[in-house]
Amino acid sequence: MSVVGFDIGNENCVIAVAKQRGIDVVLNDESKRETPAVVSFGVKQRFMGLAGAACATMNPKSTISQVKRLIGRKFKEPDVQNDLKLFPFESLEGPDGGILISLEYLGEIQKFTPEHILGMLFSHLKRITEKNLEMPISNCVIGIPSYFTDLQRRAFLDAAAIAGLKPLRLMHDCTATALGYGIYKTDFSDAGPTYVVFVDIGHCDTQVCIASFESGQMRIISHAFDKNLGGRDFDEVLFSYFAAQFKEQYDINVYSNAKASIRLRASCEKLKKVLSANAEAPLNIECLMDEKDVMGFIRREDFEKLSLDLQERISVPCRKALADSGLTVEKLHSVELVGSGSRIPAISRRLTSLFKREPSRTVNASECVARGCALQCAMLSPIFHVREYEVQDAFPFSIGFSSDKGPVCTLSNGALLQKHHPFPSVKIFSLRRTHIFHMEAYYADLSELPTGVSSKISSFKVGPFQASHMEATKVKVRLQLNIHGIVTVVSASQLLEDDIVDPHARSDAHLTSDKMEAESNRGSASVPNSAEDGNLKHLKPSSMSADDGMRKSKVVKRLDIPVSEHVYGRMADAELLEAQKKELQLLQQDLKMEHTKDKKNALESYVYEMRDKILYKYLGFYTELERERISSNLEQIEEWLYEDGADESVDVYTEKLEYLAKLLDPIENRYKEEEARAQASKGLLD
Ligand code: ATP
Ligand code: K
Ligand code: MG
Repeated sequence: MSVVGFDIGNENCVIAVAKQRGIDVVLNDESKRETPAVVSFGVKQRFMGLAGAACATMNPKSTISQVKRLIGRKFKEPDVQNDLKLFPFESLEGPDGGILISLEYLGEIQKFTPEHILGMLFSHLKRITEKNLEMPISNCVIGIPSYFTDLQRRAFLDAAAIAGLKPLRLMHDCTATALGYGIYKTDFSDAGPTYVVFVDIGHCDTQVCIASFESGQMRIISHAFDKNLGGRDFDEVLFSYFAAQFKEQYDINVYSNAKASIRLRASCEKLKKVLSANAEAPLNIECLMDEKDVMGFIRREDFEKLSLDLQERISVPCRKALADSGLTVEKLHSVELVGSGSRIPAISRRLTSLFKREPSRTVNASECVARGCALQCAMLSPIFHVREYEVQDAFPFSIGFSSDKGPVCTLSNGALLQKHHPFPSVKIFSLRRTHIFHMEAYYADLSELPTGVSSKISSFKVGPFQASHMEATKVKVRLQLNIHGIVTVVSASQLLEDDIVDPHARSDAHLTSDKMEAESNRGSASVPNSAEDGNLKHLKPSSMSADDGMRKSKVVKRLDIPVSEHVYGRMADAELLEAQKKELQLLQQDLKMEHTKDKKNALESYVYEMRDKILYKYLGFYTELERERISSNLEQIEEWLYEDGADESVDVYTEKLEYLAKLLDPIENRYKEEEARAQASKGLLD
């Protein structure tokens, strides 16, 4: 049983695990707390994390970053097209309108879905965690942006499944942060709820939420976001500034050169960080392009002027979240600023004037999402005892639901679930039908979504069920906004009464009215399903037939009706299996290459070690002939390792190592015998 939280950022991933004494952040192979969200395809193996990021300039066409931007999206969406223009790797439209990333690997052109690439990243993070915990892991909670569509959420689950992970919950980034902030906090006032704003500025996006804390529970009362505003946009401001300057000064056009663009962009990002702590900063890049070294310089003041628009844009989601919450700034307890993109001083100042108070940095800006997720995972896991704490989130979109007879709705805008509807939650309604029927879930307000997203979410087939040929059956449908924020029909059922014939059959007028029965069971995070689920339950066995005045008891049974679901644009089960299989192959290849590298390193160290031992330790234990033979072999192999033998198979390295060992064994043995003899005589003397 693992209790793990993952923050998959566009730039950095963070892994947190729950231990008995608290939440720990897992260090990666380079002993870092953050792992770059990069997957790179080398000649014979993949490199991920920091090793992947190191390949970005050398191997731009095969290095994929910011893949979270592409998950569960369509190639033709304008936002996607904008992102793809920035990325150096090749992409194309998939057969289902999705995105395919095309690159050369192991001598052939290979195409991967963004879900598969994210799966690779998950698999990498999973291995880091397993190494750290020294046990296999699968259960986890994963942070996602609150603006993720149904399809993006499902795509995240698929990516996790490719890596063999089992998410117990996908959790909105800000909700995870708020949970970590609130659960152990005791200094909230007793006079009503405490309201806190969380502002998370990441690499590509900005998310804002307002949470209300009361004893034993936390509710997200509003959230807003700018999907396209983050640290990377500030980098871009610097990039354009220097690109223009270098055009004039050095007559080079970095836009025309992919590698130069990548290098300048990376330098601008570093420069931006320097400007967070310094009033001015230089930018020097050797041999940027056309063999020209470039030198630049900028003052923080000028950077702030150049990025004025971006700063203003950060206020927009903040104002929106506040307006949607119905609160005034005076009602807020504090403003918590997180996400490393928020380290730009001008952003803090802007938020100070907006919220009329300085933002606090109570929580760890780069680790809070992963920590909150690990905490939620502990709450969902039976192996930890976490205090009872209810987490209620708010859904980002208005959802409509229709059956073959039109929309099932109660709200004025035609939606069944209004934006900001609490979740996890269940909605129950009944329909009267004579045969199998279909229902559709859709976005009721497309203005809440990016341009190009289809309104269709999923369709459900309900049936078959028992029905008499004349009378429609009342079918009870349980619709769930589940713990991941995914819309689904969890079950449908009919009530079967005993053979008693009711003389007052319902009038036909009722037959077509799709009536909403009740909303029930908001459900806390730890109880996604109510106990009502199940087959053929006996409900209260009591009723009276008023007609004949005779008391007859009758039994009412609940009978489950099969429901099948189709999600528009989601990868099919067969595709998922295929991706899982492919991932195992790719992993085998990586492991094989790692193993080869280990063997090669072992041979190399053996060569150095033996040269050393021949010189000192074993001096006097070999003949001149032996020495010559060994020395020339060591020399030969060393040279070979740098040239023809630089890229050989495991077997070849093993063979060479064994060959060398055979030459050295007799000498080593003589030395050991002598040692033993010396020990023995020493023992006699003692
Ligand atoms: P996202 O939330 O968009 O998926 P992420 O979680 O990976 O991305 P973070 O790690 O929170 O993003 O933030 C990364 C951004 O923060 C990058 O743009 C990076 O350049 C920026 N950043 C990091 N340190 C600083 C700093 N000292 N000053 C300014 N910006 C910084
Ligand atoms: K992050
Ligand atoms: Mg983030």
